[in-house]
Amino acid sequence: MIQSNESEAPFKMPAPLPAMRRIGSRIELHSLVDSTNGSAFDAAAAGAPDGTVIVAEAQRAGRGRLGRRWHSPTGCNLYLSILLRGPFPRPVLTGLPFLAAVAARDAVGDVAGLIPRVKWPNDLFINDRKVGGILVEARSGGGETALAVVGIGVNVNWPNRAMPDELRATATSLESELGRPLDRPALLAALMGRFDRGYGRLRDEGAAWLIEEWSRSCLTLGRMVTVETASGPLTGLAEAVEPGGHLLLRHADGSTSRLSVDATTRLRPSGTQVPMTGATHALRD
Ligand code: BT5
Repeated sequence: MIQSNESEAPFKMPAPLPAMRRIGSRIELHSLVDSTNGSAFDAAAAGAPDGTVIVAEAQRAGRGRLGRRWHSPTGCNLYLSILLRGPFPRPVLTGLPFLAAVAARDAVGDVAGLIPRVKWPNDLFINDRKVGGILVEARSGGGETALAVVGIGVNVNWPNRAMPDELRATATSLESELGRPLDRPALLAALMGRFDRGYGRLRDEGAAWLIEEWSRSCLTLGRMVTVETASGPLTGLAEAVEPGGHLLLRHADGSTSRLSVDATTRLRPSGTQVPMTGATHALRD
C-alpha cells in the first residue's frame, strides 16, 4: 500500500516496484517531517506493520548518530526509514547497520553504475567524501528488542555549491560525482528491493556473509584510523570487522581494542605510519 500523506506527493513511486517479501508492506510518502526515524516510531505506535517504509522530501531535524544533525534539504535527496518489528536474534540486530550500508551501496551501483565505499561503522563515501549515512535505532519492550528503525540518507541531486559551508569540503552527492541528475524513485525502489533480499538472508543465515560483503568495499580496513570513543580517541590499524560488528583495532604496541558501532572513525591522512610491534592481543574493552 502506498500512502501519500500530503496533498503534494514528494515524488511518484515507479510502477512496478520490485517483488518484496517484507519491506514496503506500507510505503508512506511525506513532504516534510522532523525525522523519518521519529515518524517510523510514531507509525509503529499507531500499529504500522513490519516493513513499513517512511519517505520524506525534507526533514526539519534529520538526525545522525550521537545527537549529530543530518542536513536534509528539500527536493533533491533521499531520506527514508524502514520499520522492523522484532523480536530479533542478536546477529540480525547487529547486522542491520551493515545491511543498510550494503543495500544502499548496491542500489547506488544499480542505478548510478558507481559503487560507493563504506566506512565503518555506517557511512557511504565516494572519492573520500560522504554521500550517505545510516542511523539504526532500536526500542525494547518486555525484555526483548521490539522495534528497530533503519534510517538511510543519501545525497542524490544536491549540488556541492548548495551545501552548507561545514559540509562543502567533506560531503558529495551522486549528481556531483556523475555529472548528471539521478532518478530518486528508481534509487528508492532499488534500495528497498536490495534491503528486502538482504534482510531475508540475514534472518535465514546470520551476518557472516554480510560482514564479508561489507568488508569488500570498506574504506576503513587496512588503514590507520582514529576512533572517537566515549572514553577518548583511540588510534590504530583497522584490522577486521568481527561477525558481531565490532571493529578490531590494533595499536602500535600490538594490543587490540574491539570497538562498537557507537564510536566514530576518522581516517588518518594517507601515509601516516604508526610502528607496529609485538603480536600479543589484549582486549581493552
Ligand atoms: C549519520 O550520522 O551518518 C547517520 C545519518 C542518517 C540520516 C538518515 S536520513 C533518514 C533517517 N532519518 C533521520 O533522522 N536520520 C536518518 P553520523 O555518522 O553521526 O554523521 C553525522 C555527520 O555527517 C554530521 O555531523 C555532519 O558532519 C555530516 N553530515 C550531516 N549531514 C550530511 C549530509 N547530508 N551529507 C553528508 N554529510 C553530512
